Amino acid sequence: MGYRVVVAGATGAVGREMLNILAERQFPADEVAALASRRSLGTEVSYGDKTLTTQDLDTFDFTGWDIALFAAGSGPAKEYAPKAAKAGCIVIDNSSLYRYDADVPLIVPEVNPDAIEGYAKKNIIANPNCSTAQMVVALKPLHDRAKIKRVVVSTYQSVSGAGNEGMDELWEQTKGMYVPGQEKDPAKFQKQIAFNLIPQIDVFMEDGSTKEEWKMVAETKKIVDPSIKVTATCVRVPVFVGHSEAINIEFEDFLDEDEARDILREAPGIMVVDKREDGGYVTPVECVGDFATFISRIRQDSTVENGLNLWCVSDNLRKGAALNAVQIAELLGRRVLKKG
Ligand code: A2P
Ligand code: 11C
Repeated sequence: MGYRVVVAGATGAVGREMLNILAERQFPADEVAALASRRSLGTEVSYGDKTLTTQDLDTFDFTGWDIALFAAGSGPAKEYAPKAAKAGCIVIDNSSLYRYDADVPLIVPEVNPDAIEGYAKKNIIANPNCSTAQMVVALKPLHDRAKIKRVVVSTYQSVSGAGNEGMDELWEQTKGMYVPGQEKDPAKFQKQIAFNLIPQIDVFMEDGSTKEEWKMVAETKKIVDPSIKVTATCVRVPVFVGHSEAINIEFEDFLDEDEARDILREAPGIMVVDKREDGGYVTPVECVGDFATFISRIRQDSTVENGLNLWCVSDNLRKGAALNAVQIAELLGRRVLKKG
């Protein structure tokens, strides 16, 4: 007997990927329910070679369902995740709402799988922010070898991080540049995104950082090690899918670039593509649809005592969201529910 699985936010950018990945990885589901808002009632979404008709999250009865993958944002997560959890359905939530709650584990299965044991306090597990997820997959094996003291990261984040509306805005605004009368003003983003970039993701915090930057700091500490100092600058770029990050790491101990490359080659979830020649690295369009976090440009930073630079690219809708959520569901299956 397999699982009864719910995907809430099934018409969204991440929800659709969750359905794709459940099917691709042959998650042992006997039944899958696709939920969205009442606006989308009856909309059809793909699940492998099947078509599911979306139901209304607001009236859905979670009784008897094992796992709910939520990708509907913080508002619906606040209202419906506790309702599902109370009905005995374990929620894996992709929003930021529960991530910093001490009673909710925040999990990247390659990094802190043992945290799954804490799920029962609220029956809710949090999925990290996309820019954090791909970074910690790379940091963890290096931290285990040479202990990371400080990370300086600059991100180049695709518009799909802002969901369907973000992708539509880049598409429409780009078209509008060429068709008189079809110009599109910024709506989802704060400034023009077509042929531009924007050094703001999410709202501003009191100290001048943005919430996206704050999330990378707080989540890295919760997932990997609270002693790691992180400073981030997060930038939205006119790329549809795939977040990129330039990561500078300062270690306690010396770590040679060749050894770092070997460690990353062996690390779970990572693919190293690092040739010191034209094009010998991965760009966002090449990572779309892939499960891996790609690491390129591994090199010593000789301006600090034990420094290393690297380039990290991943499909933000996959490792940054839907894939990580499905991996948590797999972990939950192996360690806790043990069905199938
Ligand atoms: P809907 O398509 O019916 O609005 P994205 O992040 O790509 O914008 O997708 C958000 C997802 O979350 C969509 O599936 C959207 O459904 C769903 N969603 C947003 N608000 C609600 C809500 N209040 N109740 C249920 N689903 C919601
Ligand atoms: C972005 N990282 O690229 C954001 C999207 O906290 O889950 C995910 C926000 C979050 O816009």
